[in-house]
Amino acid sequence: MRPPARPPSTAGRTKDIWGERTPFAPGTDWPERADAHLTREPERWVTSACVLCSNGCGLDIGVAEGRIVGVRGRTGDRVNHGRLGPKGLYGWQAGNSPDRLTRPLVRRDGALVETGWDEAMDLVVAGAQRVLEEHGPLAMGFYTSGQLFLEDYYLQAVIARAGIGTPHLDGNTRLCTSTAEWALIESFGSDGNPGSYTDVDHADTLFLAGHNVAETQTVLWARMLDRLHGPDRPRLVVADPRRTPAAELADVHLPVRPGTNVMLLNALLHEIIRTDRVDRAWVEAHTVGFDELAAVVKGYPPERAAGVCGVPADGIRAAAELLGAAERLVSTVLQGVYQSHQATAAAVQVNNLHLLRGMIGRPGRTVFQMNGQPTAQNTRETGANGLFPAFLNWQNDEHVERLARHWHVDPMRIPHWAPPTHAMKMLRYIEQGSLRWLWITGTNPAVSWPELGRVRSVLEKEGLFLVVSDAFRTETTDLADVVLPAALWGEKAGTFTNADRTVHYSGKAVDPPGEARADFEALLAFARAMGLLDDEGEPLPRWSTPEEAFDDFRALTRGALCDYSGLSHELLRRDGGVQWPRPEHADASTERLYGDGRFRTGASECQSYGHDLLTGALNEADEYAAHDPAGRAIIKAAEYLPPHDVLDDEHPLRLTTGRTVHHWHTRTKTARAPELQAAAPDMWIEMFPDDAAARDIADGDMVQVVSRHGLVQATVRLDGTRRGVVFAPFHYGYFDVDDASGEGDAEGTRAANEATPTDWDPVSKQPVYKVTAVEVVPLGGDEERR
Ligand SMILES: Nc1nc2c(c(=O)[nH]1)N[C@H]1C(S)=C(S)[C@@H](COP(=O)(O)OP(=O)(O)OC[C@H]3O[C@@H](n4cnc5c(=O)[nH]c(N)nc54)[C@H](O)[C@@H]3O)O[C@H]1N2
Ligand SMILES: Nc1nc2c(c(=O)[nH]1)N[C@H]1C(S)=C(S)[C@@H](COP(=O)(O)OP(=O)(O)OC[C@H]3O[C@@H](n4cnc5c(=O)[nH]c(N)nc54)[C@H](O)[C@@H]3O)O[C@H]1N2
Ligand code: SF4
Ligand SMILES: [Mo]
Repeated sequence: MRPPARPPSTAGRTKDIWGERTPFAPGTDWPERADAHLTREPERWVTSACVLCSNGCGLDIGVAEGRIVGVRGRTGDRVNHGRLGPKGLYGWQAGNSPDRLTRPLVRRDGALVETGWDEAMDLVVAGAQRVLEEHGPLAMGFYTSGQLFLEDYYLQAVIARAGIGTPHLDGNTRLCTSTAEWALIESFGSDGNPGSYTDVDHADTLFLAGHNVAETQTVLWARMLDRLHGPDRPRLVVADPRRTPAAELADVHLPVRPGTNVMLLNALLHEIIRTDRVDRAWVEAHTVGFDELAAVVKGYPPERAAGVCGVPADGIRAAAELLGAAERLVSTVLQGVYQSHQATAAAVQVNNLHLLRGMIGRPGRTVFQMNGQPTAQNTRETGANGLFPAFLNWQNDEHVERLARHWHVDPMRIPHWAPPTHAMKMLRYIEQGSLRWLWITGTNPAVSWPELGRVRSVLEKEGLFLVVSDAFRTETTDLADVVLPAALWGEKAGTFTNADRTVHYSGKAVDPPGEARADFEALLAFARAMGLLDDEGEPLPRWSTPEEAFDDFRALTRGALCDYSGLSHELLRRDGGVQWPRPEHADASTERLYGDGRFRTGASECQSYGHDLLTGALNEADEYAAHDPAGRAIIKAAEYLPPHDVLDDEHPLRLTTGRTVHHWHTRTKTARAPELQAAAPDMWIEMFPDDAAARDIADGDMVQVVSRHGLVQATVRLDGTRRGVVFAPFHYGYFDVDDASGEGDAEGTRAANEATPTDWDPVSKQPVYKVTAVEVVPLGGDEERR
């Protein structure tokens, strides 16, 4: 790896988001480009990767005088070839912020006051023991993140599933990529993306379904953009209601109405079949379910879809022509599908597109059911996102037994009589009073969960003992009984895996501030203080360092699809990003899954028996075995259903929520990075000019967005979105409300989730954040300002 002689100037990268173009031809290597941002010359460098999205760009952390002073992209890393985007370049500064939590907080007489770890942990443990004694393990829950490390999640899975014996363990990955997980399972039998980012280098056609990649995975878009600027440019098809940067460059942009993805995708499949683009031999040899799909999509001609989706039938035909003619097709799917209506049903139709065309597992031919958070893949793999570790099937007794043996406990100690509890259901159990002790790590649900009025009232509830681990005071820590100060990325060691299965080691560069501690240490201290034991009387877990946790996990994955057995902290420190599967003693990883057309769908090996896509009804073992796909991919069809939150005269517009390039989620990090905060200092909404004019609203006016569930106030931008659709970023909460806008008392009306409903996909249980029925009304007083 060649470090840059002198760090290139990066001051302007909040505007020059993707940096300089380095065009390249299909099948050639993506040129390297060394991006860096340093506030001074480092004394030493520590190997890591960026944790500000699922792209997983390899980087080195620069350290001087015990502080992080900058980052540089690793040119030798397979993911980014040296590049970093704006969040990667500037976001690390949050760790140096003077307002980090440095001591635990406990609630006394209603207020949070500082204390030491001993008292704080004693309270957490005493609370847990009391709840366990009085109400049993089902009164305890854990809600974790997609932003910690693999080792942290695996530890939580051991504690919750084997130690406490509660099914109430889920991650914020439920809000993020549980649809990715389920779309992969429903079609291919197992989680795990088939493709590799190098597929972008080979593609002749790119299809982005509800994925604003240019803003949310800027370095992946830089790779696509370099292809688009290079010889033999790939064709680009974008399905997104908004005019995203990718939509601007698309050959076909389908500005689909939010919530109508299944209709659109069925119409595309209709055309693919009608124009006979199906690879019949491959479909015959490697799939089941083609006939049902053909029968269903017969009812979806482009003319029908055009009316429902609000796009021209000719546009649908043009898109289908490009997708059908492609010889090397790469599709990506993200929140425009996962958080929209019929999430899993729609995501699966993109898999079907690839299955019909036999385009999977070979260079330039793949679907990416994308991830969002940097470590979401690990939340899923380790069993902290509602499924079991190592892609084991909780409905399969042999799998449960294997897990129990590995953990040295009786299978009956591991709850598996019903599906593990999903996040929104945990909220309901708290509301009902059956869940009474909850530990939240690395997530801020008081801003990121839907219907915030309800979320606040439930988390504040008398009778809930709430523990929150975070590095900052947040809207959620403000509701806690105990707040534990967490070490951030760069202050602790661990591993994580991106959306193309690349695993990175992230080293400890500096000490955490004050008494802040790594989540792993806090969780382990809890396990020990609770006296958790396995059935042989040994401490549960038996290990006590992140490296030992990794070794235990990789032993469990031996032979699984996500085979980590050939990886180690040492190898990852040495080699940088390395993909799984990497079986023990293998010299190299398997770059693409399913190249042989064999999928993990056999009844004895599949991760789940799957669901009915419309109702979410779970299949039983014997029904699945009776039609065992036995290694063939499963083509699952779905009829279109209209969104639940219906439009009417009082709520005639669709609110869709999402991201902007400069901020990360609830902004605890990016609001503390001056360049990023300056680039997007306050909340806004986007409207279509005609919709605004009809309501006497002008650009810059203050408006109120009213749904059936709550309301949001913001200034209007007449830009970016389609007719009938309002967009709001969900980044803005309340922690900086006074200094952010000067609007003063925005408490309760600034966060987009004030307006979103409690609703979820029947299969993945992912909340529906992108199809809320709303009206927008001008706020009084603005008339004069105009
Ligand atoms: N800058 C930045 N980058 C991030 C993040 C961040 O907070 N900030 N977060 C990371 C995380 S955790 C995630 S999950 C990803 C999310 O990354 P994306 O999914 O790319 O981001 P979103 O803005 O949530 O939604 C993507 C697009 O979906 C479109 N959309 C809305 N409704 C529909 C619909 O019904 N159909 C279709 N086809 N499209 C629709 C929206 O217009 C939007 O452009 O980003 C990751 N990267
Ligand atoms: N309306 C709407 N709502 C959404 C979405 C949307 O598109 N629209 N997107 C959803 C999606 S995809 C996601 S991923 C979620 C994200 O929602 P959240 O997870 O709630 O958002 P973050 O701001 O990333 O919260 C992470 C928290 O963890 C803290 N943290 C960071 N690192 C560490 C660590 O190492 N240890 C500990 N203990 N804490 C740490 C941060 O300070 C921060 O408070 O939001 C969801 N909510
Ligand atoms: S693309 Fe994602 S992982 Fe890469 S630098 Fe940007 S935020 Fe970090
Ligand atoms: Mo996410």
